Parts: sequence; C-alpha cells; structure tokens
Amino acid sequence: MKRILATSLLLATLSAGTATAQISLVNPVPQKVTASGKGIVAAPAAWRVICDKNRTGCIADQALVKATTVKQQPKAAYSVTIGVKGDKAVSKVAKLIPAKAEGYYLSITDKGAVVAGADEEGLYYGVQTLLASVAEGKLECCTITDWPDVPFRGTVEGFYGTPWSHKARLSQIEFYGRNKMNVYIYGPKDDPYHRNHWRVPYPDEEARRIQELNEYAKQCGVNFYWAIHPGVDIKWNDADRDALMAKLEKMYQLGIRSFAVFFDDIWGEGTKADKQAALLNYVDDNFIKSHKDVKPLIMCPTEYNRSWANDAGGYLRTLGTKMNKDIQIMWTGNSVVHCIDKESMEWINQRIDRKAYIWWNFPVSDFVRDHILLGPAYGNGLDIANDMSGFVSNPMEHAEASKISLYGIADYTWNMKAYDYKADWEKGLKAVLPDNYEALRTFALYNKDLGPNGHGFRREEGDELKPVADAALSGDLKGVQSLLGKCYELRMAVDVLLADNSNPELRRELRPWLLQGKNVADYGVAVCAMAGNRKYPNAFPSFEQAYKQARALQVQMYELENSDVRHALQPGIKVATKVLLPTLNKLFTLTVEAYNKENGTSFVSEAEYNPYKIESTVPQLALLPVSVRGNDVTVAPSLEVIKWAKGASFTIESDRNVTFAGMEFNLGVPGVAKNFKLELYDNGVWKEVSLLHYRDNDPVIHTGNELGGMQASKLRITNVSGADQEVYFKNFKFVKQ
Ligand code: 14T
Repeated sequence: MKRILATSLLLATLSAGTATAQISLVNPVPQKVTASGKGIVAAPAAWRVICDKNRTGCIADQALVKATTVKQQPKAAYSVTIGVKGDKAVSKVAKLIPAKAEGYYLSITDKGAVVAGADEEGLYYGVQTLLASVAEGKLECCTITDWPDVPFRGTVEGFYGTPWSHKARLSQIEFYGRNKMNVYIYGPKDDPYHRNHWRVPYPDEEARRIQELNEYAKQCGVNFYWAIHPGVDIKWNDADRDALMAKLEKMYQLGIRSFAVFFDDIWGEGTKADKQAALLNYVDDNFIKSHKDVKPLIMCPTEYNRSWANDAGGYLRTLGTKMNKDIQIMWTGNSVVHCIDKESMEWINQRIDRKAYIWWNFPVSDFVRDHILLGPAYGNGLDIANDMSGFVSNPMEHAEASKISLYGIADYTWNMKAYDYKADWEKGLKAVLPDNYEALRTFALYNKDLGPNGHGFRREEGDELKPVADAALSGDLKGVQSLLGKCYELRMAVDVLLADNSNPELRRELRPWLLQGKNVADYGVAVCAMAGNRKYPNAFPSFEQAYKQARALQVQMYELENSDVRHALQPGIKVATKVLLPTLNKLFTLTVEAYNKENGTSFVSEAEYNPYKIESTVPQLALLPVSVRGNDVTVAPSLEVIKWAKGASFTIESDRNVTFAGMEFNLGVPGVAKNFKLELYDNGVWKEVSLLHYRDNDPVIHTGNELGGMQASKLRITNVSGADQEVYFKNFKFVKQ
C-alpha cells in the first residue's frame, strides 16, 4: 500500500514536472496556472474558431488566422472559442474572467479551448498564450487566469545614433505583441522631424512608413506612440503652440492615436516647468481629450532623474501641481542610467503627484558603443508594480540583439513578483535564436557588462567563471585546462553564430563582437598553451610559438578595435572585459614573467598596453576611456551636459614623455576657450599653452602654435573662469609626433 502510494506520488510529481513544459514556452509567466484533466496531449493538427459574429476579424481572430503551427479548418474536431466579456460565445465562463484590464481566462482541454478576455486586449493576449503553448506540437490541459501588473509596457526608441530601420521596427512590434507588451514610443533622437525640425511635417515617403508601422502595431495589440521633441528651440508663444498642434494633428490624420512630448536633454528657454505644463495642458485639453480615441499624453521632463532634479528650483513639483493629472510623466530613476526601487518611486511620485512612467535606460548602449549588451534585465524592485503608470525600456540601436533583454522586460512588467531573471534569460535566448540557442548563450555570457562608463552603470558578467579563473591563476594545471575548455567553447559558439542563417539580422548586428570574440578565444587558447607548456612541454606547442601567437592576437584585437567595423564616434569592440579577458591577460603576464626568470630571457610580459590614464575633479569626466590610434590619442565623448565646477580640472597622464604635434577639443559651446586654461607638465613644471577659437560661432577649441614640439607627461585643463560652467565634451584629441 505504502509502495503504491509512493509510486503514484512520484507519477504525480513527474507529470506536474512535465506539465510545466508547455506553459513554460509562454512569455510572460502567467499569473495563475492550474493543471487539469488529461495533462499533456498532442496538439491538434487543425482547429475551428467559434465566436460571436461581431468578433470575427478582431485582432485575436486575425492572430489565429495567421498562425502557422495549427491551421484553421471549419470542420476540425478541436474548437477554439473566443470572446470578450459580454459576448455570447463565452457567456459560460463569464464569471471566471478576471476583472482586470487586459486580463483573460483561458481553458485548454483535449477537446477544445476557450479564450475569454476582460477586453479585446485581454482576448488577444489569451490567444497569444494559446499559440505559444502549442508551439512545440503539444498541448497542456490547464486553466489560466492572467492579467498584466503594469498597464503600459514596452519600449521607447529614444537613443542617440542610427535609428532602427523600418524592417527592424516591424519585427520589434511583432515581438512586443507576441510577448504582451503594448507600447512602442517612436522617438529616435536622430529623426529630424522628431527633434531638430519638429515643426516640419514628414515628407510623403516617411509619412507612409510611419503609417504602416502604426497600422501594423494595431494588429499586434501595440500602441504606437509618436513622440515630438520641441524643446531644442521652442518659443513660448502662440505661433509655436500652433505649430505643435498642427504637427500633432497631421500625425493624427496619418492614423496615430498615441502621443508623447519630450523635453529631455535641452537647456535654456525650453526647460521652464510652468511653460511646459501650460503648453501640455493646452495640448491635453484641445487635442488629446477632444479626440475620443486618443491615449493619455506622455511627457518626458527636463529633470528626468533624481541626480539632475533641483528640488529647490521646484521644477518637478511645478509639473506635479500644474500639469493635468492624466498626463503621464517619465522618469529614469536616481540617475540617467539606474535601476528602480521602492524608495526612488516614492521620492518621485510624491513630487509629481502621480505615478511615474519609467523610462529605463537599459539595454541602451549609446554611451558605451564599444560593448553589446546581451545579458538579462535585472535589478529593478519586484514590489513596485503599483507605483508606476508604465515601464518602457530604451534599447540598443541593435534591434534584434535587444530582444534578449526586452523579452525579460515583457516578463517583468507583466508579472513582477514571479520574475526570475535568470530563468527568463534562458527563455529569451531561445526565443531569439531557437536554432542556435546554446551558441548564443555561450557568446552572451561574455557580453553583459558595459565596462567603465560615465554613468557608472555596470552589469554582472563572468561570475560563473571566477573559480576557474582563480584556479588557473594559482598555477593549477587543471584550472588552466578548464580555462582552455571555456575558450574552445567560446570559439565554437562564435563560429556557429558567424554562419547562422536562421536570424541574419542578429548575425549582422553581432558581427564586430563575434570577430572580437574569436580573437579573445584564440588568444585564450594560445595563453593556456603557454601556461600548459611550462608544466607539460611535450603535450603543448613550444612556449615560444604559443607566445608568438598570443602576441599576434593581442595585435589583432587592437587592430580590430581600430578598424572599419568599429563605431565611428566611440571606437572599440570589447568582448569578455569583466573576467575572461583580464584573466587571460594576467595568466599571460605571470607565465611570461616565470619563463623569463627561469630562462634569463626578456619576452615582453605586458598584456594590455594603454599608457594613458585620466584624473579629474569633474566626476563626469573621470571615467571616460582614452584610446590610441596611431599617433592620435582620443578621449571618448560624453552625451551629458558637463557640470564643470570653477577651479575643477581634467588631467591626462602618460607613463612617459610625449612630444606634441597638435591638439583640439570641443566643449560644444562657442566662445568658452577663454574660461579654460591648458597646461603641460614637464620635469616638475606646469607650462601654459594658449587656447583659441578659429571662428566666433565655432565651438572647437584649438591650441596656439607654441604647442608643436613641446614635451610633457601630463596635460591639464582647468576652469579658470571663476564660475561653474555647463559645457559638453564632444571631442577631445591630441596628436603625438
Ligand atoms: F529622456 C530621457 F529619459 C533620456 O534618458 N534621454 C537620453 C536618451 O536619449 C539616451 O539614450 C540615454 C542613454 O544615453 O540617456 C539620455 O541621454 C543623455 C544622457 C545624459 F546623461 C543625454 C544627455 C545626458 F547628459
């Protein structure tokens, strides 16, 4: 008896275990799933759809028509009954439908399925769940009750750099619909009709494309928000108010029904809270609300994060009190790039007197263009669903690659408490590249962190590698072997991905990093061979040969970083920077040093050579990377407004004397050269070099002729104006002789 009980318990657990197999294909994780009836059965080859007449052709019905996994056939035995609360077709389950916006009830048996939405969106999501769960040809008998935690979920295309292509946008929108995200905010900084020429209507061609995106978004249950960015040069007068209204009306005529107005990253006249509030109230009263079918207006404030908020100035409180309550206000958190927690939500909500609409600056990489970010979306509080009105992610200009973390953001915003970012990441990788998931996973392990950056935002990378790294560096040959194994693994993954044809767009985006990944992996193999040779000379290539190869790969890594595949503005292609590459570099150095000592040789033991380092009392400049290409030494530009306090300075130090040929830099503001002093340090003395602009309206700062031929080991720029300065850091370069 006891035995039978144990066996049946075991069976029950087994089937419960496998029972999650189908539903685990569903993203986001549903709120409530109850296994029922027959467990897992084969999916039907075809099904017939039953619904009220007026429901035929709704987006949920369309999604079923388009589905390729299971065909629709009017005589099929398996029935799929769909409807919205109040429809006859679903009257029997009406009571089971959750009373939540976008919620649905779904029942799956071996005979048929019923999908009943709280509204049309809910029905659409129920159908998405059904479709995802049959994706592998099986069907799990269960009932699901589901709804989203956050009312607005999705992305804002709000990065600097090359805007997404039309094709990429269509693919994104499809992906959002499938993963139950309902927002796409169109606001690419480099679309002239969005920002610099916001008053000008789109030319026909562009207008048609926006229209097509909007139509497609409707079919996918996604609200296409069109954003305008008028703050750059807006005048607070009737003419500009009317220009704004006219542009919005034009977009309405194209079919757009959701709008946003951005005031980020501007200065001067455009930044005034009372003016912004008055203008947006006008837009809200006379445009948004006067059209019955338009979604609530979204605005991005100028002080969009806590570190920029000047509480005494009252900017946020003014928006909070003066701006209509149905206008949603965006917020990036405690700084420009930051994770969000309860305390920070409370801080902002109090000030704006409404729930903030989160603009999360991840996985955006426009400030670290040498990295690609393929890691999971983690770090936001799991208890803040009720503190926000929406949550959108600002992704990378690499649209396809961004889907890995966007998949997680869909899951997080739908069912926050259940969000398990590690499990989600695995699912996301599978969703993006089902055919070569393992390879993508291996490669992604080395492309998570951002490296040092001006926002100080870092991500976990390579924790799982640390024990292997420590063992290898302690001289344990087993450790070296394991490390070698990791390098082979990376090498294989890269080769597979370089030839992957199942997602060519992803391959195109990843290519520079794949090529660098190949270099890193090859370098690793060479370094492990050097270390292995020290213990087992017969089992490895000769030390000298392996050393030569390792050096050659160091050069190849450097050359690739400075080749045409790199980004023009922020050069470099960085892979595995957090643990793997530093480990290989250390192992290289240790191994060469030991070899030199034993053999009296003098092989170069330095692995990574950068003679320059920055020191600065302007915190925003202190972390910028310096890169060298030929005789050019450049400091990466920053996107930020730089608060350069009076007396604060910026120093570049070299580990040897440099002979200067020329220099120029650009602080983005004409006429500021007189506020700064340039000095070179040679042999214990600082010598001043003159600074000038060539033209009055040209912000580029040049140096006087005396610079040519001067020698120095340090270069320092100081704000000597006697006042704090707000400038940019657009360009910085000097040339050696
Ligand atoms: F509007 C914002 F919420 C926002 O984040 N704006 C920009 C965004 O377009 C950009 O992609 C993102 C990441 O670089 O951060 C903002 O860009 C900045 C960041 C700065 F620190 C622009 C100027 C800055 F000073």
